[in-house]
Amino acid sequence: RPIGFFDSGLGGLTCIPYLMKKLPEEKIIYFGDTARTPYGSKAVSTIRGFSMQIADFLVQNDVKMIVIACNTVSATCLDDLQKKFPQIPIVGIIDPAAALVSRVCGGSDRVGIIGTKVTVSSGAYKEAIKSRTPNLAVFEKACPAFVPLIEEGIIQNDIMNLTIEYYLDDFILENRINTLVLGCTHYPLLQSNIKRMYPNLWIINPSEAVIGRIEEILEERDMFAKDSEYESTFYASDLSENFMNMIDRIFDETDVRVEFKNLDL
Ligand code: DGN
Repeated sequence: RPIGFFDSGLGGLTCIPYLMKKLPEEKIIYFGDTARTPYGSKAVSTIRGFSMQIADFLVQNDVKMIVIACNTVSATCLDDLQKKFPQIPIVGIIDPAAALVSRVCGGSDRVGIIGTKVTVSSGAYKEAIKSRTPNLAVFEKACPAFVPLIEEGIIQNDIMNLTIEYYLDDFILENRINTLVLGCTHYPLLQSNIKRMYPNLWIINPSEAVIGRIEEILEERDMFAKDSEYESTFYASDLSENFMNMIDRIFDETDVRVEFKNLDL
């Protein structure tokens, strides 16, 4: 059976190449809610309603596990989703990401977390990191304009670079940040911009940690893919040109076959 992934849009796609590399036998059903993106500044009750609908769709499609490939949903609705679908494991991003940060950062590190407004105001990252490493210096910053620009494909250009400067220059300088956690699954698409602009910054992309958590659960429950009767399928609530372009960009170096379906929820 496939693993279900979902995000408010195309950001969650950035986790998929890591999964394909580490667990190439696994099949995926991805759902990007491109018609209703971004979630990051919406009311939690709205985000919860959307997430329930999507999880329901994935369950109906026989997924063996759900990966919330969206920090905003992970920060606010993980418990609700686990309560509503107790029969399958549901993995969020924040806990494996926080475990990684606590493992690799120490004494003199000053960690900056960037994410959507909802993720940052939930305090979920800070809480998950502080519960493991209470003395680690952690700072958070919401960067709400990144996602709409990324969804529009405005990435490798001056508008995006100025936006990055606007959010990060003072944040990094004033807090003397040396480690930056990409606390939104859209942000790995900015990683090369950020690296170029702040070459001394250590950037942590939580995707690998999430895939590690998926592998542990598959192992524990003896649920690794055994047959190939399923194909990986990528659904979007609005199968826009941007979504297709992003699929091309993200899967550039893999020979994955991608099927697209427009889905009305
Ligand atoms: N990709 C989502 C996340 O990781 O929080 C955010 C997208 C959004 O809807 N703003």
